[in-house]
Amino acid sequence: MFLKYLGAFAVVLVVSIPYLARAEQEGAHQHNESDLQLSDAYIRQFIPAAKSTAAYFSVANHSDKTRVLKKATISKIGRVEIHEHIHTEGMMRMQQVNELTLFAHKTINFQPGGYHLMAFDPAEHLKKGDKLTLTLYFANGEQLQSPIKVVSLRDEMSQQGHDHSQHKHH
Ligand SMILES: [Cu+2]
Repeated sequence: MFLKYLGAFAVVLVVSIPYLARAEQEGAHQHNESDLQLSDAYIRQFIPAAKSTAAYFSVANHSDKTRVLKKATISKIGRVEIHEHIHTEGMMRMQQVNELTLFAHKTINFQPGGYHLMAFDPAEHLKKGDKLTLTLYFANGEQLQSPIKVVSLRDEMSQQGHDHSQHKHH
């Protein structure tokens, strides 16, 4: 009876060794807790009389943990919302997103036609070339900051290689 018990124990040990070895390997390949990267942030100048404008950036999660983006703020901007574009009944419209999941080793690009920040209530007139500060807030309390550049629509078009800015209509 005792021997039978011992035998079972030995089997369990042998089976678990490969798992232990694997866990150790993964442990050696650990990333920094704050392995998030925020890049390419820009905000469009407000068009005269417009109540809002859009801002874009990329955020990469190089860590092994999922992050949840809860909120974004931009200095000198009264209110910022996270938006997405959705297609419903052949129409494209946008709606606010309360939280956005950023999976491990994934990048989310905020770009025209997709996710974007909607900026409302600027504290002052934003001039082309101004640098503001973008802050992202995550569910685990982490924050990410980056300068965010004010661009004109014309700059943005030329960056994307569709520069029609020389067309003048008189
Ligand atoms: Cu929007």
